[in-house]
Amino acid sequence: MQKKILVLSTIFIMATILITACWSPMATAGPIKLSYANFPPAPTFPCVQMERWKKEVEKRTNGAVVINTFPGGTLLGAKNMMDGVIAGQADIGNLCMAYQPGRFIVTNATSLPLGLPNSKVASLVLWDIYKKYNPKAFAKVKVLTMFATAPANIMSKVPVRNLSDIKGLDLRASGGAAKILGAWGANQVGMPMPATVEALQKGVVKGLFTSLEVMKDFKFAETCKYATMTNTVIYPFAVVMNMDKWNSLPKDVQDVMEGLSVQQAAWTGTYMDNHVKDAIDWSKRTHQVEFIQLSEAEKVKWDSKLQFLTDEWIQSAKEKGFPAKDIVDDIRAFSKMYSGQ
Ligand code: DTR
Repeated sequence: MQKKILVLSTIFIMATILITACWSPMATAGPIKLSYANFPPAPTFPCVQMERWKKEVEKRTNGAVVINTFPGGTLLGAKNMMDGVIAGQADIGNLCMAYQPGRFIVTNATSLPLGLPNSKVASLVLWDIYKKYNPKAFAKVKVLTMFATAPANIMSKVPVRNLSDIKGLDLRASGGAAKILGAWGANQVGMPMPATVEALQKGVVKGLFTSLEVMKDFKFAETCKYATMTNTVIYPFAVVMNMDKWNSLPKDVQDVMEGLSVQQAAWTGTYMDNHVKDAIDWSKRTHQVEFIQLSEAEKVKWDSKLQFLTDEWIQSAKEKGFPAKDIVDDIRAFSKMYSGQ
């Protein structure tokens, strides 16, 4: 009898091992290899979050998935990221939605001047907006996560202390943020972040408008000795995967990636907020950058010049058939919720 039990249990164990080996995607012969394209240089925050996501996925799938990362536009650049991923030139890609304002209308609403206070809150709000409205702009890809920068400030070669200092100043921004510079009277020049390094060096622009971590990551503190604190708008990003590739992934791998979406948004936001603080300290210490605080009266003047932007966006998005007012109301409400107000 004992022998029979032993034989039966041995058969059972062997069968279990066999079934697991054949059916569990985590235990397929070789690892699943995925390429992940990114447009800015490796030390910048979009690439730091990419490396963290890669590590987490590889760890959580016990090595069943291997991600090969391509920073610095080596596989796809800033403006062809979405179409490159749709076409399968990369399996995964990270894009800054502000670089195509007319394409990502719903999610780009987060870069209206609505007072999103920091990167963590903005990233969580952005993800919720995406989930709630499920915009058609992403119908051809699987969205893995989203995140946002910290609010933008002006970095410049000349001091900007009031609205007359900014008048006619050549400053670089992208998407919705470029419109903001225009509203303040600057001569706004649009270009993606990687092109800005040369534009600043050659004097094509006198400064830029974005989140302050670039002072350190792109060494802009070497040329821009002034930063004017406006804390205005964030830039939203998305990480997308080719749909066929996504559909080809085993369910347990998909579960790992879906389980990471919100966590990755929060992780990136926290990293970004801390890194901005670090970049400010570094810029003061190493390059004696002056951080200019606008007086309260001056800030009111600056903010009041931006109010029309949200109304204008609501009008035009509504004409295109989007529930524009609801989207803006939700951004404000989610922001309050995540800010603990
Ligand atoms: N603010 C957007 C996005 C951005 C902010 N920091 C970085 C670093 C690397 C790439 C893009 C960004 C912009 O100004 O382009």
